[in-house]
Amino acid sequence: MHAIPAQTVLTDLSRHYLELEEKYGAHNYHPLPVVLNRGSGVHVWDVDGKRYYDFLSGYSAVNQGHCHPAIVHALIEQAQRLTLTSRAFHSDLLGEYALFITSYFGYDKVLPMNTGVEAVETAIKLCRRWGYQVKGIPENKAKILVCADNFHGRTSTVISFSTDPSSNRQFGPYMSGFEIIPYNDLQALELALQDKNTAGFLVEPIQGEAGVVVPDEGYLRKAKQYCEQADVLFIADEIQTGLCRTGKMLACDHENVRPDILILGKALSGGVLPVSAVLADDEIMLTIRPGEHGSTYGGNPLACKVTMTALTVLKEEKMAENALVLGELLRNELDSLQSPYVKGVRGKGLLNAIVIRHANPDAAWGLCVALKEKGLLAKPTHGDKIRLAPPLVITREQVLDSVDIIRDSLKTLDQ
Ligand code: IF1
Repeated sequence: MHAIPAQTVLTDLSRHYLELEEKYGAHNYHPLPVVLNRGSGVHVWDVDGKRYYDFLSGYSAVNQGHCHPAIVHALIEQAQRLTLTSRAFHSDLLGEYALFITSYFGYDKVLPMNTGVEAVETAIKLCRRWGYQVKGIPENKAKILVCADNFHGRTSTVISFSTDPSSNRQFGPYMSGFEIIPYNDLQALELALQDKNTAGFLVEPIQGEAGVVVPDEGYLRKAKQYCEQADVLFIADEIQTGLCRTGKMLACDHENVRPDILILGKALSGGVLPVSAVLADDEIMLTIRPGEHGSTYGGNPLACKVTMTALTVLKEEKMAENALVLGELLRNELDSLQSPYVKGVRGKGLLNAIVIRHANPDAAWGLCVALKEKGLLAKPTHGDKIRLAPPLVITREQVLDSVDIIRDSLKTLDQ
């Protein structure tokens, strides 16, 4: 674990909050030593009133910017009307929402859930059910292909096919029915698809947690073709890459790939409450019948109202276009720093990462502490990579200002 580097200046007030968390909260995270209490657009403020650029965006849940006024207004208005009916009864919003989101993404139906991993679990159940009822795979023999270095959430099933020991060590026994193949490897996929019991291929269009690993141009398109030829469902986990983050509405759009099952989450609500969704056509979606899947909060009126607004502002404010242009600017400016400590810059749209080159294995963490001191919040992923993913409402001036902060912070690695 990283100690809090000496250069961190913690006020008594911040220390007070950290100590409360340390004493009474589970230790399942290791956050940067900063205590936030306000957010607006690309900025967040700490309890001492210091302002930061947020370059993590709640792990891409606040693509629309913190506390987007229209989304918050929708939240407040609906919260004073009706928040939850459960699916035991109908509401006036679920049908309207289902029409809205299926038209928005071009699918027959939506199955509404709450967290991203619940949507991933739902997609797995739909894929298996389709495998048995439509493809004719013998019961309990369905296989789903996944990629090494994947991240799809933290339930016991989903960590069963993780290759990251910090995700699955000592959480066994594991769920069977998954085969791990290398990411960005069409030959491995083609070989694995020969197994007639294969029901689906679950893949991130860009691997976020692995450190923003962008596959070769054409990988997604070819993978979808191979799946079609093998009568296997192409399941895209767009929980982190979707909703304009990579410069298109969906990362799959860069290659005109239409997933058989589309999984969304995070920014679906603009970061105001957990909302996720699974979209698919009737042949897949109707294999689950009444009483066979669900959740207490799935499709609640509050989530429906908020999500329709969150999706509307993505288009109205042209956030995909902004992400495409300013992501290019950010990568070009980072490249031009020519810093000896930056081994690589990669990403698409405003989902980017820098790879740190330094003898000290804690250099990326130390850099994030230096960035924090200078007013920019980012977090390392897998040791030497730092994700740089600001809200999609960032302006050109703010990108250039952020690059200045990154340049100045990189110099602290000289010490
Ligand atoms: C943590 C990572 C990011 C996701 C993809 C499903 C989920 C996620 C592609 C599950 C969630 C979050 C989870 C959070 C940190 C963050 C994360 F570092 F864990 F991997 F973003 F890269 N598919 N990612 O990225 O969605 O159930 O969390 O709503 O668990 O530490 P969720």
